[in-house]
Amino acid sequence: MKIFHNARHAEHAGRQEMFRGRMVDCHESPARLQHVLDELARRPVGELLRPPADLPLDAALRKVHSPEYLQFLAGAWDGWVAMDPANATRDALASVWPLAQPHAFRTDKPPQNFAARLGQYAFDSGTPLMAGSWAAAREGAACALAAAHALLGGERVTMALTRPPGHHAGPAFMGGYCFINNGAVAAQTLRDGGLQRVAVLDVDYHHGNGTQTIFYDRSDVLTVSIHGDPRTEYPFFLGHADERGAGAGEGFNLNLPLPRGTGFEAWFSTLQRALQAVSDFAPQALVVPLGLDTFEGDPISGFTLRSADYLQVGRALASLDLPTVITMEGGYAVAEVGVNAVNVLEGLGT
Ligand code: SP5
Ligand code: ZN
Repeated sequence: MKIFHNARHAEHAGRQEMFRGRMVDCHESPARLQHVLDELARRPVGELLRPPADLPLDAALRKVHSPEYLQFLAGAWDGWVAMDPANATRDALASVWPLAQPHAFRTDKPPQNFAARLGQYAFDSGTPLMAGSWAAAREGAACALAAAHALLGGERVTMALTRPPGHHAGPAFMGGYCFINNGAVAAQTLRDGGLQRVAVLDVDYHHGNGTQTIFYDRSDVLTVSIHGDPRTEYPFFLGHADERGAGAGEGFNLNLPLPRGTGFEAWFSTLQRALQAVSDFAPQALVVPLGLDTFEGDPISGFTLRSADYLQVGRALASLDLPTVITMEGGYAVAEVGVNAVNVLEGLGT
């Protein structure tokens, strides 16, 4: 198994996120990835690689994100500091948004104020952006691109071991700790490499809203997500079972929301449903945005999977017998995230 890891991930290290009116320590930390690397040193289930520097990364990014959004991300830190030099000591967080209600706010007059511009692209105030965020996110996308290329080259299982995560990032939006949608970059790269049908099976605790939005009107990429019911769980405003795709994409999005408190047995039988849907689609490859925040000890989530369960998750994914790209998403029980992630990889085999 080729594991492309992001050697620049620690350049993104958000300090605090807004939560219910106060600032709390950011859950999405560099230590998360270090724990996975440490566990891989103990159990070397794959070969750790850096993504090649000569991959056509900008072209791949433009296939899933708008040019305006990418330009915004590339200049965001400079825009933040230009507002006020004192901002250099603080992370940028969105604080104002053009809420979509009748006769309320206009989106056809782009603001110049940076805080307002951030509100055009960020859907929450929990995604800190700092000086190194863009470099870290870009290198993570390079890992996803490399993982997809390796699959096209004949590998059976590859991984983009990276942070910040990606599955909440949409065509022109960031949020949920995500900037660039690494799973979407991988899926699109597989399509552009000649595969006719690609399935994305998102097993993070949170709905993969960004990935759903990116592929919502397409029939060539099936998106499936198992997640906490958005009526009570983040990201709240998407992820319901009646979202089935639009236009040509109708029938090619499947949401499987489960109540907070769901344990492994019910979660695993839902995984079987998801696997059946993937298999019915007859894809040539699979992308799995892998969140370990379904773990019982996760501080911000509500399912109760145990460490040993992740071996079974890996085996179940392997049963599809498809070339598979894994992307690293959430998982905030920091001390256990390494064991849980590597358990999935061990279950997957090869
Ligand atoms: C990739 C991913 O898993 N993103 C999840 C983003 C969730 N953001 C909202 C989390 C708010 C939880 N804050 C809990 C504070 C408890 N003290
Ligand atoms: Zn998550």
